[in-house]
Amino acid sequence: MDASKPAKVVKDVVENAAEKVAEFLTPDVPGSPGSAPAPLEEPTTPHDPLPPKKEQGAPATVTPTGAETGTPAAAKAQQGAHLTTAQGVRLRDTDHSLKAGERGPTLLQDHHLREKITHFDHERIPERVVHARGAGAHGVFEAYGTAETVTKAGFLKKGRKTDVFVRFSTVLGSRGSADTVRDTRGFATKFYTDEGTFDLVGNNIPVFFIQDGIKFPDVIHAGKPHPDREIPQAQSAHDTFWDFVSLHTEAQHHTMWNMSDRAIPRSFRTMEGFGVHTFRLVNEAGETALAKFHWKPKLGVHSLTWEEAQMLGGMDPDFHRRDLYDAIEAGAFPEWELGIQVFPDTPDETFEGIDLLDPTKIVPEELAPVQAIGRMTLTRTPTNFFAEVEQVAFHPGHLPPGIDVTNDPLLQARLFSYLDTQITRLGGPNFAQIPVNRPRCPVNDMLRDGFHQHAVHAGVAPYRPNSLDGGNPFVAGDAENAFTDTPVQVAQARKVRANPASFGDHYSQVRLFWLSMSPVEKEHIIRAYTFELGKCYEQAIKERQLQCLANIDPVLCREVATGLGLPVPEPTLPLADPAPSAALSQVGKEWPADGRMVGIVADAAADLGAVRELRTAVFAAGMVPLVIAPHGGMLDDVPVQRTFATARSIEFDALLLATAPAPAPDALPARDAKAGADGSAAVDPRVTLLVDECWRHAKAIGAWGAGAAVLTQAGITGAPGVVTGDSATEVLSGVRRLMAAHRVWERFPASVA
Ligand code: HDE
Repeated sequence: MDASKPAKVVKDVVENAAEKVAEFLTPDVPGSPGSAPAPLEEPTTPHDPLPPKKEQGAPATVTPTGAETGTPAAAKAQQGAHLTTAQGVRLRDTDHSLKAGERGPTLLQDHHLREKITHFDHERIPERVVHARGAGAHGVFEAYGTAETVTKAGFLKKGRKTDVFVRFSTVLGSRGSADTVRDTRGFATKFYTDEGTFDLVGNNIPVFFIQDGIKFPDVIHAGKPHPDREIPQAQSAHDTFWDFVSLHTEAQHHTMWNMSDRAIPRSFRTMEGFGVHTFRLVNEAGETALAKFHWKPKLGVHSLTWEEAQMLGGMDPDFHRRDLYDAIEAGAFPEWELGIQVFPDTPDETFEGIDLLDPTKIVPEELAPVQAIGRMTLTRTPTNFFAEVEQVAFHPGHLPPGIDVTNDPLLQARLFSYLDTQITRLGGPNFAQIPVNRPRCPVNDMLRDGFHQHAVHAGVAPYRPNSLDGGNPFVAGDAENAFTDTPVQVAQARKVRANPASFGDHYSQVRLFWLSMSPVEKEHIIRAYTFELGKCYEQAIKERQLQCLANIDPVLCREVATGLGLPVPEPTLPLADPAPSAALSQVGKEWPADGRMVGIVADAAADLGAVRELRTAVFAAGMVPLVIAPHGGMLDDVPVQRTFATARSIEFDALLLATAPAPAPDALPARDAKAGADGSAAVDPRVTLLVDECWRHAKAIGAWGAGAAVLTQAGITGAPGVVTGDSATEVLSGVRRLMAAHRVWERFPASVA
């Protein structure tokens, strides 16, 4: 048979799959592992590789020097029906090594064995020294044109569409650490512009721990696990972290953000992003302005509760990457607006008294509004995680004409570090030739040779000036859109190791953040400090950090000190009196609930017609319904996605009950500890636990018909965020309204104002 064509067997699998999907009514429930369902028997008829899943994307097929190759995407890695060696020789057996007889020793001549094992031995590369744990996706950025007056960057011209690759990450944990730890998140975007690649390498927190890049190894050594026992993984709740931030007090602003809900985001899709540093923009006329970049998520900024984050760390350490990929697969494409705060480029580089070169300071949006300049939509998951997410190499120095750096001493050190780090991580200086890093415009550098050189450079004169290659490459001028280093005036000065005096204020903006929080957010901050400091061993460190809190706010300091059982220190500095910034709070606004997970508890006794209608209505509202039942398989013609044994509340943004299910046969403590000790319960104890957890995580809960009995049993009928009604769809509309505010915070009155 012709193995270059997909064999009929695959076609059959794919067609049957489509039928099966239609039959199961599960078109939008994401998570299928392959592009076609797996048949029961191992397929043995040779055929081409299956196509990627419909939502998967991959880097464009351009040469190492940026030219379109026209190669079909499917031919990029594997081709043909048969297993081959790396040299393309077809193989007949990959299950047995070549031995001197069935019971004899393995022969050194087995080149297939050696190639396979040697390659495997070298599959790992060094993980990133920071931001090792991450997930990425492809998408597109479309410019509004509103930045044209301040920058000449071509990709920001009205209507221009630019492909992007985004990588989100935690900072401290290793590559295999949990997604939901309390930490800053990286938010790095690669814009493949036709004037060269632009990397916006930011975080979900707008300030940083340090003002000068020379302190980066210090803060990271303090935040990483203790070097002796390598404990704890991926978190700041330990002595070395608090030792450093309580001594190096410029870290207090970032630390307060870390103790807030910002450090436990609900999703990557619900995070803001910040360029952190001030950049310098240059327009067509050569005029400059200073600017800060912001990403604003379409779904609003939402966070997990601390208990959810902890539970997820054990139950679904991949929660954030799963959420990202499931959302894209379900068609709920994550979206952000890119915005800029623009400031006049004055010689003192300050705005309203705020030093724009100090990366521990924000400029409140009330003082300088964020102006939207474009929209980014993530539309494709990676086809191969290693090739794309692991090998992507960002660098704040990847800048197109129209965007330039400032003298922020943190940014200046980064301009060195990122290039340097890739050489170790990606094994040499040619990492820009890796598909995900290849620019999408002509590249004509004079860099040659080196490890992993993919380009076959022609010519004999990679130097300038030359005459042998006809003088090529030629330098560009303004007419050819060359990058210009803005000729900023450098003040006459002495060489010093010192900060400007304005960098000395370490507390006023921490207080600004605290005062801008709603009461419930303040409660969370108090608890986070109390928890983290409570995990420290050394009392001196706790006392020292309490002294820092005393310089931020007396209530915060008192509450944390009470939790730690320590005296409340007096402030050593006068408290600042900043105007709060409402933009910093996550609470009190309404947002779309696209791509949210709605759990529906049902069993055979439930009104399955209503459950069917409800699923359709949840899909229609852009959310994903997951039916939770006593057993897997089907409830009549309704597919079951979770069972009482496999479900846990943390997966759901809201819970709907169509039934009050009696304990299922496996509701036995010996079989499932979640079944608890009450053998006489009327309702399956796992369902009672679901409701209890959704309650304490301030999630919307709804029930109709027989389901209302579960709420009565829990004693929460009529409580805030608990909806009952006559029909499933009526309850859904009430729950949806609650989900727009994300959580039902009024369920838990705060003790601080
Ligand atoms: Fe990074 N940072 N960083 N950083 N950073 C890295 O680069 C570094 C800083 C940020 O998803 C490394 O390729 C220094 C601020 C993100 O691949 C490394 C300093 C901000 C990512 C590095 C900083 C960031 C990194 C590790 C102080 C927010 C992940 C691997 C001068 C604005 C990018 C790598 C990805 C990664 C160094 C400070 C964000 C070692 C020396 C401030 C999002 O080069």
